Amino acid sequence: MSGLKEKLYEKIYEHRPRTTRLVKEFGENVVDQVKVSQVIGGMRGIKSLVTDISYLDPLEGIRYRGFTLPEVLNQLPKPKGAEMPYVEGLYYLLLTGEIPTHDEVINLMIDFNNRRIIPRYVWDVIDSFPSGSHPMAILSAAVMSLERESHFNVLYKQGMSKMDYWDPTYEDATNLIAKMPLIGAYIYNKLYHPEKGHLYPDPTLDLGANFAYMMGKDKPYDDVSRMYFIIHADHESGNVSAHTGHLVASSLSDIYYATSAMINGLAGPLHGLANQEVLRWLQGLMKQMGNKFPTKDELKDYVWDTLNNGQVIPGYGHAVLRKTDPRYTVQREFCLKHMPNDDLFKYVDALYDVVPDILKEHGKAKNPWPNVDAQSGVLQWHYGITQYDFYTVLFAIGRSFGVLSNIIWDRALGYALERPKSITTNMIEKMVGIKKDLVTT
Ligand code: HAX
Repeated sequence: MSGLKEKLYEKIYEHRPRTTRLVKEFGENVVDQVKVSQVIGGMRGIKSLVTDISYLDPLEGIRYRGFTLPEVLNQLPKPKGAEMPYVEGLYYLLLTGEIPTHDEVINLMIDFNNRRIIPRYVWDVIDSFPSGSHPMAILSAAVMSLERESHFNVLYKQGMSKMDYWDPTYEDATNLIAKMPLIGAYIYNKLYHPEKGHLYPDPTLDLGANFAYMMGKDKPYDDVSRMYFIIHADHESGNVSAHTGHLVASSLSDIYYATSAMINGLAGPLHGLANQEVLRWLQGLMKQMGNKFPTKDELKDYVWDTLNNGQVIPGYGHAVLRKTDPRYTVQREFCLKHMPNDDLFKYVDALYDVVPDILKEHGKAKNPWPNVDAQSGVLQWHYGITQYDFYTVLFAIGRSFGVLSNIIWDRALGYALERPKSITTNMIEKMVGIKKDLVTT
């Protein structure tokens, strides 16, 4: 058993009695009440999911296992000379709640590198996509094609005990996470740089550095990759991608089905695709301005024009957060250090000065502050990834760390098949007193 798996095993056996006790002794205690506005409004704020992997405070932002993002970035071990930590170390933290030692991360890196071998048919699936396909659709299909590799399915058919579900889920999850960056880089090169042909990973490199290598990018893109994957990894369980992964896995579908579904949920413009929308929107602004940097009034006009057209300002607002997203701030600090004079970065910064006040005046968005997506595309653009359709693939690679860690723990703690109850509009009207007659449908 690998060091991480052994540690995880201990943690699972420590944790299980807590969950069992809560259900047995306190199962009838009330956690939350549900309002009509929440039932109709996308279940906002209803406390109905459990995860110990991350928690999103509306005013503070995300914590992974109790650590803020700056703490995660400072405390996880780093490759020699790197500014950002090993992504492999984040997986250890998410799964166990502990910051790994340098040796523990190196062992995990070796384990990941041994799991990188990708069957030929995956490349064939990717190659068979017609030009013009969205990279997220290709990624989803490539992950789906790997489903035949699932250890969970084989053992399930043999009659595995429920107590052991987490074990092959861990194996499947770690296998997939190790492969995802290679699949992502292959999709990028196939779509945008077919002249490069098929690149092979460098076995001496950690996940972030190898991704940079396969994307054909020099330093500090290795650090950009590490930072990007780490800050996108998890945002508690209710967001569309995390929730979709959890929901699909709750029927005991294996992690390939669950991850492909997670990717599909992430591909919506209100969620992960917002990072490409930001770039598209910024490019529109730059085109309108020609070679001239906009004045504050011109920026305001552009923002108002977008709103008056009935569109949202991409990269602003959030379903839970009520302040500037710390994931935005982490990336902004990186930009300030490495690319303070980048044109797009200047636009993003200038917009930060005008958008929140406009959204407040507009009066709809509950959170007028920027989210992660306002900043992330700009970084990629600066380092030459100008094909913004690709940005959500990077988000998906990062998000798989959190979603899959959650699914492993879901299985370890025996979380139930998800099955909330739905009601009809008539029933709600009866409940609130609009309709008096007996309503059954
Ligand atoms: N621009 C304009 N209007 C906005 C807005 C924005 N950035 N954010 C919210 N609103 C509007 C909503 O569309 C909604 O309008 P209606 O009442 O007409 O439907 C109203 O304000 C209330 O919305 P809310 O309660 O503040 O926000 P929601 O929880 O409904 O939605 C969203 C959260 C992130 C989807 C929303 O803020 C949005 O559309 N933002 C722009 C897209 C974006 O940046 N998405 C990425 C979010 C981060 C993420 O998940 N990344 O993956």
